[in-house]
Amino acid sequence: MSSTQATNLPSSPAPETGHEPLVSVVIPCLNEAENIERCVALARQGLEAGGYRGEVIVVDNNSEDGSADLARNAGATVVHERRRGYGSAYLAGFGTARGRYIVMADADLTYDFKEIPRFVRELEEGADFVVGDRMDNIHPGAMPWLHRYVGNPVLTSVLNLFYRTGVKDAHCGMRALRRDVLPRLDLRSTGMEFASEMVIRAAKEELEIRQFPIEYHPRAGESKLSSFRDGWRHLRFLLVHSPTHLFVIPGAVMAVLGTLIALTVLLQINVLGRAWDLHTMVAGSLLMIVGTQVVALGLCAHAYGTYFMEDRDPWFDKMRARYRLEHGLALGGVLIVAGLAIAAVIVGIWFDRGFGALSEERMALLAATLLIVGIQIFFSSFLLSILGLRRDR
Ligand SMILES: Nc1nc2c(ncn2[C@@H]2O[C@H](COP(=O)(O)OP(=O)(O)OP(=O)(O)O)[C@@H](O)[C@H]2O)c(=O)[nH]1
Ligand SMILES: [Mg+2]
Repeated sequence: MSSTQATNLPSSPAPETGHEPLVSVVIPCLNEAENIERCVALARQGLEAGGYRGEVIVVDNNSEDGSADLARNAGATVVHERRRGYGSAYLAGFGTARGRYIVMADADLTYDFKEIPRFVRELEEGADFVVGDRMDNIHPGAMPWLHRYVGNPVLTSVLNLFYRTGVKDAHCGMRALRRDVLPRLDLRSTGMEFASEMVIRAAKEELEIRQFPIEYHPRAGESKLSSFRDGWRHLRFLLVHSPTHLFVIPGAVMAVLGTLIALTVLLQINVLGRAWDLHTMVAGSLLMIVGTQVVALGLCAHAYGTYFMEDRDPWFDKMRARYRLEHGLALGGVLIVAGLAIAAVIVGIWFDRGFGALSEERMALLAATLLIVGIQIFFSSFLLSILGLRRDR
């Protein structure tokens, strides 16, 4: 079979010729000489077992152990991708694939290629995206303790908390999808976080996602996964694509907590058997100011996502339908006026005392906090409005 050169991302789908295979098996490969020939042979057997016209594409990133030649000799189409990374490899492979359906699997013999017909059947029966679920069928030695009980469950739980995908094993490397959903998925990640991106984008596009249990075998050859670096890349991806969880919720919690603390001090409410004073008020003010700032950053991040990255967020869409620039300006203005009014009262007290000693620290802190928060809201509202100036939706 042939060998092609992929140069840059993202890859556009291969043109139709009328003789397309039904199924493209795409395998990313980095120094897998120990396994790659067998993987290609097993993938071809999997295609034959299902009776599919198919192709096997191996995407190589300049492996130094001859993997590319071994794959080609075993009957695969070898794609060379310059940019390193699991995601880069898949993007290049997807750009070359011609099948109506794409099946993805690692080049390390951890997945059963004989499952190919099962994945394809789900697609033929209406699924857009199919993900294996390894978690109940992990063979001894196949997954380190840290990944089995910490990395995978924690990252999958965070992913589902933020994005509600319902996918049980979000990092499973054996998957399948219809090739025609790729433009909607608009995938861009270059590293291992590509696995999370696919699941999140599929859920956001409301694709029909199906999953079923598969076996996970011990790997032959050296793992390319770096637990902490790749775990962090997944987590970073989850955070930066959800301004609600990264900014809005933590910011709102801080602002509300700060307000409650300030009220406790100002109203001299007895908590835990004692009243709280100035130091507590400083903490309350700090949380109110920082919380407001973080919420404002979150709203700007949402606006950027919506207007410049074609992101859709139902909560943000509802907010922007309900509130306009003038609402933000009015809220900021009210807080500024309230802050100024309290400051005026303090000056009045000072005046009454003949400009003598003053001890209105709590009130002064409240006035300063209201002014800072009001000014933040006032100008952040303008920034949000600027971000939306070129909007077309
Ligand atoms: N082309 C290419 N393939 C890669 C790259 N990094 C990893 N791969 C391949 O992607 C697949 C997944 O990598 P693995 O090392 O198996 O990572 P993993 O499956 O998360 O971890 P294990 O459980 O240890 O297998 C393998 O087939 C690798 O050869 C890369 O930079 N370029
Ligand atoms: Mg693997």
